[in-house]
Amino acid sequence: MKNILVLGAAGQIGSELVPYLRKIYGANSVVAAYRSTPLTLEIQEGGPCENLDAMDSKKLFEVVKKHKIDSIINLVAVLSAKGENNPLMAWNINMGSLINSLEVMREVKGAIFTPSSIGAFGPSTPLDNTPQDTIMRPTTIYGISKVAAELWGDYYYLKYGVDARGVRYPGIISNVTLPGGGTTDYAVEIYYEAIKNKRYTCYLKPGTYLDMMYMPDALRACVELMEADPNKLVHRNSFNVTAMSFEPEMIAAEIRKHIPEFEIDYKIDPVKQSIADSWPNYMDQSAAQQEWGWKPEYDLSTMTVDMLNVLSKKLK
Ligand code: AKB
Repeated sequence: MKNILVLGAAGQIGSELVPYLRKIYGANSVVAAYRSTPLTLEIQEGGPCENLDAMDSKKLFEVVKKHKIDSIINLVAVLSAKGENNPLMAWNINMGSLINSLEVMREVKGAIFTPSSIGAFGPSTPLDNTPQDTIMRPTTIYGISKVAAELWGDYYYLKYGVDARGVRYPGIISNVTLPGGGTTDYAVEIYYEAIKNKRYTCYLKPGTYLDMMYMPDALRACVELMEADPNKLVHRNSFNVTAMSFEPEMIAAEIRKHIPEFEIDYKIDPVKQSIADSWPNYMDQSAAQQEWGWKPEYDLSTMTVDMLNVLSKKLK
């Protein structure tokens, strides 16, 4: 990647990916595109920014030409829980931004990273040690759009040579921008509430195992995959990647090591619970390990230390 356009730069991943990419590729080589949510000050002041609706293909083409973009990171997405409130809107946004990005990269013969998700799996997928290649019949509109996006990525690669790559991210835990509308968001909220109120009411029930990853690993996975030797890639869209798998009691116990009075209780959200129940307990990520050397650095314990440390300063 040389000149990169990040779509959805104000979101949970974008707000940290843009500064990370600017450190690696140079401040002027990474354009942050946002629609309505404002960018962080760090991003605004750190390099080029464009107010751009990814659904507007004409403007997207103009921005790509203006900045001589060769790679798009398309982070625009309506997440799993929110998508269920308005499935058609979620489908149109998730697919519209993708197709526009693929089309413009076809034109300039560029590359595109589109995150897929554990949400691409469904209740008939093996939940334990979920294979890279397996049954994918998700029951959310988010999941359906992610499976479709994986297939579109492969299609544009095979038909037009667009260098489309992606990973299936698990729940991502971070401390700069809150996620919004996801099923795994509890694993972020719990740290904020632990610092603020020393208690958290969880919307998923005890025993709900899900794959998770700390943001620094998620950022590294994106860059390492995009820089991987294409000759070694058997899969492209998309690789299972994970760093840890836990259920709510386990994250609470880990927080209690640092905040002994921390308490968790439960008020189950039936929609989010049924989504979580349809997703893997833990994925097999051997394809990512073998094809591009993927290896996570953070586990539940090291992530918890860092999250509590950062948030106790931020929320002071
Ligand atoms: C969600 O919960 O919808 C997302 C995801 C796992 O893709 N965080």
